[in-house]
Formats: sequence, structure tokens, C-alpha cells
Amino acid sequence: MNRILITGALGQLGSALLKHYHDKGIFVLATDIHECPKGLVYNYEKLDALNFEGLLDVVKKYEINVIYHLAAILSAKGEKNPFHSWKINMDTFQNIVDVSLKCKIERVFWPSSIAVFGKDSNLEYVPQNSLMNPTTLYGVSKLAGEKLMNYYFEKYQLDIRSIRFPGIISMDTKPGGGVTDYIIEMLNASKKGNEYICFLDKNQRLPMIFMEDVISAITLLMSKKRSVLSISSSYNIVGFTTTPEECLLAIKSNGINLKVHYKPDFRQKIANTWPENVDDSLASKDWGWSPKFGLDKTVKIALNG
Ligand code: AKB
Repeated sequence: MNRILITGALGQLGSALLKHYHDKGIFVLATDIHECPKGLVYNYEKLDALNFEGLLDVVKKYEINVIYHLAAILSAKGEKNPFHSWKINMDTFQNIVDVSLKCKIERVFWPSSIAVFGKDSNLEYVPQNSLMNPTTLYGVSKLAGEKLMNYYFEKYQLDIRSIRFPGIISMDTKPGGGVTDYIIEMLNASKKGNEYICFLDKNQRLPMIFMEDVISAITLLMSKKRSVLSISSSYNIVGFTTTPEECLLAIKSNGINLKVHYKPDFRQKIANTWPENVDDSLASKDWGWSPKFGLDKTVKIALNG
């Protein structure tokens, strides 16, 4: 039986994974840098993943054998203080690797991102193995993590698994400083009856995925025997692709007359270097990935949730 530790557990992905495993009756320990939120029903330890000794203590104390390392600074926020972002993203990664080797952790999940790609990646439809010249510090740190997970697997057989996530759509937590956050902000504005100022161009196409598909993908990948995985790096996946304008149309088709103003800012420059779509056929072939939620279904659920 698995005993799971999640870092960054109060974030967008962490909260959803926490609920998923808790509801399944699997032991899961949530950790994050914040004080335990009032009324939280999960096992919780306040822990900064930069604190190696603290991490080691918690892993030993709770007899953890699987880690989901989600603590990270995202793309747009990362650009505000690149040195700090590198430290958070890479030193915590190294701590997780070190603790995992010391405590013989069986499996680690670590999310990568479409931010690993860049202008030379055939952005209309990025293959699994593409040229990768990321433009953000976040993208550089994710690419470094991908190289390291391969290295640690070859050198120590440390089983780290990973997915390159597109923009993740969920309504339960606040957006966390990403370029793809516009879609969540637009959906929230629709629910509140506010106007929305979009920081991307109305025709900027980006890949997206609904949270339920994210949870299916992660749990599927983590459930497979290592021998079915043909790469020891990160897999491309996509739910659907959309632009702000298409998203607005989908919102309007639910009877909501949202007004959107377009004022592209520095995030548009980042989006210009990100994929419009990615080829996720290797994930389908190796571990059976297949998305269930398109734009219309996602928008409908998000608006009614
Ligand atoms: C971001 O926009 O930074 C993230 C991502 C695509 O990794 N949502």
C-alpha cells in the first residue's frame, strides 16, 4: 500500500491530487510552506522543500514510499525574480532526489511543462522529441529537471515519472502566476459577472487540459510498470487547444455575455514561444493516455462548478 507525500500540496495541482488520493482511502501527507489552513481535513505538515533535514524527517516519520513533488514557481511569476525561481525549482528538485535515494522511495512524480519548448520547436505541433530552447527561467528549470530525471534513472535507477503539462484548468484554487492562467481568470470573471482584461492576444493558441484529465493522466502513468515506459524523461500530453477568443465564444454559448478587453503584456511575449499544440501519441502508445474533456465540456463544467 502506498504512503504518499505531496509537496506544494495547497497549489492548483496539489489540492486536486490530495483530494483524489484521500477519497480513495490512500494515506497522503500534504506539505506546503503555509500554515495549515483552518478546517483542512488532510494530514498536513508545514514544510519548505528547500529544507532538506525537514524533508528527510517527514519522509521517515510517515514512512513515505511515493513522492509527488509539485512545489515550483511558474512561468510569469518566475520572470520577476529568476535567481530565486531557479533556487526554488532546482534546489527542491535536488532535495527530493537526495531524500528519495536515502529513503529508497519507490516512485516520484514531478511535473514538467510546455515551457520547455521554444521558437525552434515546430510550435504548431510539437513532437515528443523536439529542439528545446526555452525562453523563461521556468522553462529552463523544467528542461534541466527533465535531463536530471533521466540521469538519475540511468545512474541510480531512481524512478521519477513526468508529464509536460499544458495550461491546467480547474476552478478550486487561485491561478498561480502562469501564462495560461488567463483562461481560469476569464471563467472566474464570467461567473462573477465582471468584465475581463485579457493579457494575451485574442488569437493566441495554446494547449490546455481540464483537471479531471490531469488526474487521470498522472494516476495512469504512476500505475504502470516501469518497463512499459519507453523514455525516462517527460511525456507530452494535451486535452485540447484554444485561443482567448474561442474560449469567449464557448462561454457565450452558455448564455453568458462576458465582455473581454485585450491588453497583451509581457506574458504575450512568453506565449509566442510556446506550442499551439503538441503530439502526445507516445503517451497514448506507452501508457494509454486519452483525454476526455474538450473546450466546450470543460467550460460548461467550470461555469457550473
Ligand atoms: C504556466 O503557464 O506557467 C503553467 C505551465 C503551462 O506550465 N500553467
